[in-house]
Amino acid sequence: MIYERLRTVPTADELLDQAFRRALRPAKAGKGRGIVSIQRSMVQTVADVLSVRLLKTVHDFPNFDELSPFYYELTETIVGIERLKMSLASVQWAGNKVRSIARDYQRKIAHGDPVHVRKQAYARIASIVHEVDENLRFLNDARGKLRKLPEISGVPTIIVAGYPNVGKSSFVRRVTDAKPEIAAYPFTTKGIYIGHFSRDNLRYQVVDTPGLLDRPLDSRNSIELQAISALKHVGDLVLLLIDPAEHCGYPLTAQLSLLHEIEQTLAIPVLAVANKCDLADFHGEWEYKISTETGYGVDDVVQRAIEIMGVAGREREEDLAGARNTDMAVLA
Ligand SMILES: Nc1nc2c(ncn2[C@@H]2O[C@H](COP(=O)(O)OP(=O)(O)OP(=O)(O)O)[C@@H](O)[C@H]2O)c(=O)[nH]1
Ligand SMILES: [Mg+2]
Repeated sequence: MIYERLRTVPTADELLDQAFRRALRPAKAGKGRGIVSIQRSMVQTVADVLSVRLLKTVHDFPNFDELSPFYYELTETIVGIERLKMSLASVQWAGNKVRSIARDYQRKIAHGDPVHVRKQAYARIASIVHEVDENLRFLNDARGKLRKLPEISGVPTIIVAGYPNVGKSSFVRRVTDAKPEIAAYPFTTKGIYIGHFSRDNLRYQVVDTPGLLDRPLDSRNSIELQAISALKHVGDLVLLLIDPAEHCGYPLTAQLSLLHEIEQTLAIPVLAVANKCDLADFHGEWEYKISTETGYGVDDVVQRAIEIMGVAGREREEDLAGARNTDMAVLA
């Protein structure tokens, strides 16, 4: 995952401590050298250590404009891209500024009391680094949040939605192999569950998003809404489970209106599937009915999902080939 490699961003004081400590080495090693030369190399060492670490911090972050839409939207939601760019620009400025101060003082040291002038250089450099302390802290905080983002990419992906207790997790468990991976979402307490299965030597991904696509959207805060909207970039199909027996505790009408909302909002194909058909009070005419308990109908639904994703995938490729950037039509 793109943010996994981000290193801890040090604070201004941590950076300065490290730089000043390193500069004691030339000071100690310099016995026998002239005082001007020693003071110069102290300033140079401080500037080198600081500028390298500041600029490394900047280069650790990806170019946001090249992020996939999924990560772009989540980054925007979680930390804000404009603020990130501003902080990175400030840190870069500080890295360069420290270098140019060091350059100035190389000359000045020869024209005054070398120790005194070196201390002046230290003070100026320290004040530059302190100036960007807030940005460094912001970046470290952002790093902490971004590193937790789940890895979901690549293979065709089914997103499982539906009211609580309709059988989403049972579905994911039934169709995917082994235990699903669980990735933390920084804005929910529940995490997201990702399982895989293979058909005809192709791999597919099934994502269970407890707490995200299981209630009316108008009850959502803006962070949740943006998180939901980011899902459209990673999902090729929403499989919306309905529990017509209302065994889940939610009325069928509410479940159908969630179906409608998701069709409107995500602009990717939605496949509605009635679950728990083994129950006595299961009712209604459904194109797809299954029981994740007995396994009835599950295979047909998986097959249908794969077909829809195949069509959607081809349409998407054609879209890209035509360099059009339109949202995909709802196939429902
Ligand atoms: N009879 C019957 N019960 C089912 C079926 N599918 C799920 N259940 C039961 O419904 C309950 C909820 O199933 P889950 O898979 O946990 O539902 P969920 O949608 O993941 O629920 P949340 O994670 O809370 O949103 C469990 O008690 C399941 O055993 C089914 O096909 N038939
Ligand atoms: Mg669940």
